[in-house]
Amino acid sequence: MSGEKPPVEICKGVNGLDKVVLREVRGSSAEVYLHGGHVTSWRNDHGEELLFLSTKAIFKPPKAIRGGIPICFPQFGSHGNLDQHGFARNRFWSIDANPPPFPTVSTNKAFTDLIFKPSEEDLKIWPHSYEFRLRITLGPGGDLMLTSRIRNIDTKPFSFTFAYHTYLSVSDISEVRIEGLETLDYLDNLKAKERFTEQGDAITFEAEVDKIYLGTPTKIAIIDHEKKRTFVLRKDGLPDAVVWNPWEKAKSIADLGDDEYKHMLCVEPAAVEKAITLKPGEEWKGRLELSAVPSSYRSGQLDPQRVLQG
Ligand code: TA6
Repeated sequence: MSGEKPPVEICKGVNGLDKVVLREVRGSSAEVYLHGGHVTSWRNDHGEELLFLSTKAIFKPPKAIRGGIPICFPQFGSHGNLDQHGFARNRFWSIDANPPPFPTVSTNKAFTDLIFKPSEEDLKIWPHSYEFRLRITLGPGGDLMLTSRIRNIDTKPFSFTFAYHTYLSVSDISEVRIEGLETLDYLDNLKAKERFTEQGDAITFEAEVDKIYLGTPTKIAIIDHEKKRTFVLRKDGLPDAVVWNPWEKAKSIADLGDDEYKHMLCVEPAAVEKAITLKPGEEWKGRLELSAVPSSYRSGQLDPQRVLQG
């Protein structure tokens, strides 16, 4: 037998919690905790971590893990009566041994299918029956893909809001720029969700930011000048994009180091402004695809094909 590690391995993570490790032959990897259906790590083929995970992250269910990609469902933020960001990130998910097929057949080997179904307790706080399936895939070039499929198996329609609360790892927040959101309208969480229009050329950071950009393009670029790295984020089914950095407020977040805000940036594909409504039997699909490429990327060059070709 060769010493090569398998593309999918189920093992124990922090505090003995179950996790799935995905590996791609060229060396990239990802880790997913069943607690929260939560991606906590995504590494490129040099072993560099691309997601931010707090050094103070607490791996004790039902507490959500600080960093990685928490799933916000069935409510984003405080946009409803549930606790902040809903409860999917606080629950144990299961491996879905027999997921319904996807329309396109993929040759990727490094993927895992998870499922989350509400418990009796969950139904008391949000009385709707559904199956939430999440496929996490590591592509041959090290791209990370998350596909959520939420099916209404109830007898009545229901509505929800959603986000992939993606924490990207950045060298220094002051050296980061986002392209693709300039001139868009946003709701400012720091100003009672009031609506504004973005004025600047590109989004840069010098203080706390907590904005929900509306009607965003399917591709957004996050450029880390110091690391000379560009994250290309593609999304589908998720019209909004939340941008968050707590800055000094990090001091008041118990599971985030005081200075860690300098090394994180949340860019979160989301459906917030208009809730998704599913009739009985209907399914919604929301997809996030992340790639990290060297920054030969220049301002205005938003075509990710060109980004990928350098
Ligand atoms: O996505 C941004 C946000 O909603 C912020 O308002 C901020 O509070 C953040 O999420 C973190 O929320 P959490 O519940 O994980 O502390």
